[in-house]
Amino acid sequence: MDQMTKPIELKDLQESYARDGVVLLKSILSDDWLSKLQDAVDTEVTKGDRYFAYKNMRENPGTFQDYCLTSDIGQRVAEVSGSPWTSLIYDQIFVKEPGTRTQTGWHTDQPYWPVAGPIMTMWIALDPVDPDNGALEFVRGSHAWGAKYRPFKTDQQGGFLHYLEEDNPDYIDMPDFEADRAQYDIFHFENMKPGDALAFDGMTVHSAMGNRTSTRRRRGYAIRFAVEGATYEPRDSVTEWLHDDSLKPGAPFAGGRFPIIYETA
Ligand SMILES: O=C(O)CCC(=O)C(=O)O
Repeated sequence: MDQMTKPIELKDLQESYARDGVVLLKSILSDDWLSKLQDAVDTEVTKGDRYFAYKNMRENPGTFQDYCLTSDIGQRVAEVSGSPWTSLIYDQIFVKEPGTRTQTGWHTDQPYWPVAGPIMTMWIALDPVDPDNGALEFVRGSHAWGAKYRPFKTDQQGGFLHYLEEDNPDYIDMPDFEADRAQYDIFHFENMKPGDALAFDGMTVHSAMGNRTSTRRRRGYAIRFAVEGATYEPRDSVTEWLHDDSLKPGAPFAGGRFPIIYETA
């Protein structure tokens, strides 16, 4: 059975999440889900696609769909965000194979999706994760800056290629966080264990280190959730892969392709 978050921890988690835009949740998977998700990822990546191109597996029957719909993950999202409901946006696999030197460029997630308002990603470690094999890094508190950073196209490994939507005045170019690291409060969580998860806001600036090991894969399974206040905002070619014409622009981000998976009674 999945573990429940204890109320005392929950208050701390909620405060950290609101302050930092990211929080570490320890051991959220049962052994059974961990081994099923590890197997499902291994099967999926035999397709040999780019490291970030495995998306929306949960729309097909199988382990990813079962996990999203029947585990306690939706409840955890609702608890940490303090939302009375949560709906699924999509899921994604990120496998950094040994020897993947490229750092995933600094970015925020929200501009790539047709959602306005609060979003939470649950990034679940399926291997031990540390700075050697591809830890995620975050700019503390950046979700609260109110800055909307322009989406951009990347190479096969997630490195920056060029901006998209250059003429959209809603967005500003990303500062060079990497060049100016000392100016920002950049941090990562040490030694994540398989089954630990990072819950982070769709506006939190983050990146992922390269995998400089020669033997240790780094498998991550990310699920994106909308919570109370999130609305459907289809934009253009950048977000159209997640459009659903059954939702009206400005309506709550729930229903159609994006089922509510948890709701408080
Ligand atoms: O896991 C990674 O390598 C990158 C994850 C990421 O950037 C994301 O989940 O938005």
